[in-house]
Amino acid sequence: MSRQLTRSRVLQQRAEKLLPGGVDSPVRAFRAVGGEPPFVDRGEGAYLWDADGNRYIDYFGSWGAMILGHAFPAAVEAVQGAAARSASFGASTGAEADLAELVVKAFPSIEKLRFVSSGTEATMSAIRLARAFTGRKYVVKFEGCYHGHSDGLLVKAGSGVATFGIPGSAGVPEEIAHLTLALPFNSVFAVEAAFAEHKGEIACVIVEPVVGNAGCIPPAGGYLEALREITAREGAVLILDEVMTGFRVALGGAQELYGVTPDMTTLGKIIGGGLPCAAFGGRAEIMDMLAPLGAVYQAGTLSGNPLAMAAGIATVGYLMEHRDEVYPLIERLSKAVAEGVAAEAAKAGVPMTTNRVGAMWTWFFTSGPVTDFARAATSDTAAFARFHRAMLDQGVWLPPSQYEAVFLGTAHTMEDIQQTIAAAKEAFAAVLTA
Ligand code: KE4
Repeated sequence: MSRQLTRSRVLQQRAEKLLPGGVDSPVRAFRAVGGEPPFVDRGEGAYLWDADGNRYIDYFGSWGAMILGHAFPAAVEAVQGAAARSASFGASTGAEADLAELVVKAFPSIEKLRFVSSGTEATMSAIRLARAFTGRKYVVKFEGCYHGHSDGLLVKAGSGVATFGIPGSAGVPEEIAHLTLALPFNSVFAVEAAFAEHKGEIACVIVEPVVGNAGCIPPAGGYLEALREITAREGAVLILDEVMTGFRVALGGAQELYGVTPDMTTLGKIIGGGLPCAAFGGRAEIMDMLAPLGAVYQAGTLSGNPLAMAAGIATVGYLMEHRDEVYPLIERLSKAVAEGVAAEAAKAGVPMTTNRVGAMWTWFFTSGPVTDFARAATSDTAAFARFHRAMLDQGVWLPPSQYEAVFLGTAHTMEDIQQTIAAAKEAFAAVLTA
């Protein structure tokens, strides 16, 4: 049953005249899954309503940010209150330290941090600091990991870059890409080889501790510990990019879950409760190299924005206060839906591998295991596209790419899970009749 999408089409046609592809971020264009994206009118709890009044169970949640569901009352109230006192000052406010205190409580490895407006800014700034701190130039990242769109990090990146099957991005000079070493995830050997080849030249290793941007790929046992041991031995900075995993896989992110202490951490998404907010932080001796204290320049007009701070304090504060209920709840819900859909795939004879860590997972349309991007890339993306469309037509909105993680939050219910599994049963029939 195709849902009525006339208003969304009118909105898209208008948007396409002014915004390239009609979007402000490529993955929203549905190019990887085909069909036309619904335009959202509003969200509440676990649900989105499009411009034509169709309701969807939301399984991307602003790409992970909306862990408490849409229009979480305490966050709405906090933002409304802050807005009434003006949206931005470009001067310091007490709210910045209020949120910072919550962050360092959840992430003991972070001695000092700075707020920025996007994950891209956070990772770009963390790398600049690592290069200044070590006096070295090379950066190690991993194939399929996405750390935002700064030039040096668009090398074999995940998320939209992987979705569109582009090696990187036009406009990134070879001289810059050359300084980024992209290695296969979950291979300790590859990391050892890179450090042997570039002895004393590698400033940092940046990694999604649980990859979300190639689809969800958990670290192999001992892998993160090996990255920690190698970077410590070689004098390189270990940056855990927890923009997606922070406050999601545990209150203290993957570093809490796996017990690995990085030199620096980047955060985003949940930290701002859906408003433009991200942060980078870590050892004080590194962070104190930032202007105005040190020689590393980094700045931002809207950094620490009062509305974003208000939403972040409400969100992170709630997660902290209710952590004993929140994380078991989203674990239970995620396990039920991830395994329920996988069971329907098995019954339908559709090859599928499910990778999950807490409330982030991916149904890969390929036989497993999926332990790195090369294995993820064996997925039948055409089958995924048919699955995505069939689920959307039944009111279940999954991330529009095989190379993205699925998310849920505290507003989802077991009833939503049952509806999702029932929709999947129908969708697999569509997948098979290609
Ligand atoms: P932003 O600049 O998009 O706020 O954050 C970049 C970023 C950094 N690190 C990680 C681990 C991330 O997942 C992201 C952004 N995630 C994608 C979704 N996979 C953003 C969605 C989009 O590009 O529209």
